[in-house]
Amino acid sequence: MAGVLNFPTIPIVRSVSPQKTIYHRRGISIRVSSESSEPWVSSESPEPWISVSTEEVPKSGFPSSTTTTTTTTTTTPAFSPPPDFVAPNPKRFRARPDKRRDILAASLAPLFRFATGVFVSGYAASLVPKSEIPSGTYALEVAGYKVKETSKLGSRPEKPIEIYEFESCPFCRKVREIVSVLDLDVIFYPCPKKGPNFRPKVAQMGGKQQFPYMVDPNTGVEMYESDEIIKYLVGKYGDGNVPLMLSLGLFTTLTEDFAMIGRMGRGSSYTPSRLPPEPLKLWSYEGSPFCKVVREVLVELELPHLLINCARGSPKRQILYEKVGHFQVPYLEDPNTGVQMFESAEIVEYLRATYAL
Ligand SMILES: N[C@@H](CCC(=O)N[C@@H](CS)C(=O)NCC(=O)O)C(=O)O
Repeated sequence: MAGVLNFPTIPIVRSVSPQKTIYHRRGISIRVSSESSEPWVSSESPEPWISVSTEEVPKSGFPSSTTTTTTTTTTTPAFSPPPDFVAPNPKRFRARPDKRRDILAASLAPLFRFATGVFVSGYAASLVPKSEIPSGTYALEVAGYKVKETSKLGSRPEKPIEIYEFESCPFCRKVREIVSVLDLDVIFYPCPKKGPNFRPKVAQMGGKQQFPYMVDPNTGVEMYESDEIIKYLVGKYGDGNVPLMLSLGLFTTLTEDFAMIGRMGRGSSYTPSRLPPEPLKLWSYEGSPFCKVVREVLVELELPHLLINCARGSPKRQILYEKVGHFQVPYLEDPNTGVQMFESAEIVEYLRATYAL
C-alpha cells in the first residue's frame, strides 16, 4: 500500500535539451517548445518488428503543429486476434463464474470511495414509465421502469487529456476518479514498475519518475501532483469545485489506499509485452469493478489506451448504444487487430494472448 505523505514539488527551472525547456513551479509545467516525439514508441525499442526509415512525419501526441523531416521508426508488427477468436455475447451485471471473486474484490474500491467515479458531475436520476423514453435511447430498466439520467458537464477539451500513471497507485486513482466525474476522455500511458517505455518518458518530460503525470495537449500544461491535477481539471473542464470525496486530504488518501485492498498489487508490475502501433480504445469508468480488472491488465502489459469515460449520466452511453446496439462496459476496440468486444474476463484473456510475450 502506498504511503500517505504528499511532498510539494520544489520550484525549479531545468533545461532538458537544447530544444526544450520545462518550467516547474508547484508541480506545474508548461511545454514551451514545439518539440515532439512519437507518443508511445520508445526510441530504444528493441522490438524485432520495428524497422527504421527516414521519412516526412507529422508530429503527433504532444502539442505541436510542425512537420519535421526526421529519422523515425515505423512499426510493421503482425498483430492478429488469437486463433479461433470469437467475441463473446454481452452479459450485463454478470461475472463469469471463475471470476466472481475478482469482481467482488474489485467492488471494494467504489465502496471505500463512497461511489466516487460512478456518477458524472451534476448527476440526477428519476424512474419514469417506459413509454417516456423514446425507442433507440439508452436507459437502464429497473422493476418495469426506466431510469432517466441527466448530468451537468463543463466545457469539453478538443483533444484527449494524457495521463501517465498505474492502476494500483492511490494518487493515480484520485485523478482517474476526477476524469470519470468530469466525463473526460483520456489517453492513458501505463507506467507499471519496471515498465520500459513510459516511466522513462515521464522522467524525460518532467524531470522525475513520479505518478500521476498529466499533459493537456489543448493548453500545453503538464504537471505532477494529483491534487494540482484535480484542481486544474475541474477549473478547466468542470464547474471549478473539487468533489467532496477528493478534497478531504488525509481521509481522501486513506480511503484511496483502502480502495486498493481487494486487488492489492494488481496493475502495478510490468509483464513483458509487445507494444502495438495504435493505442487501444476502452469504454469504461472508474467506479466499475468489471472495468477495473481490464485496466489492471492494460497497465501490466503497458498498453497505451484511449479511455472513453462513461460513468452513470454520461451522454457517451448513448453513443456506444447507437454504435453497437447495446450499452455495457468494459467495451474494447483494438485498432491493431480489428477486434471489438464486451466481457471483462474474455477481454483480459484476449489482451494477454495478443500482447504478452
Ligand atoms: N459480464 C460483464 C458485466 C459488465 C457490466 O455489467 N458492466 C456494468 C457496469 S459495472 C454495465 O455496463 N452496466 C450497464 C449499465 O449501467 O447500463 C463483464 O464481465 O464485463
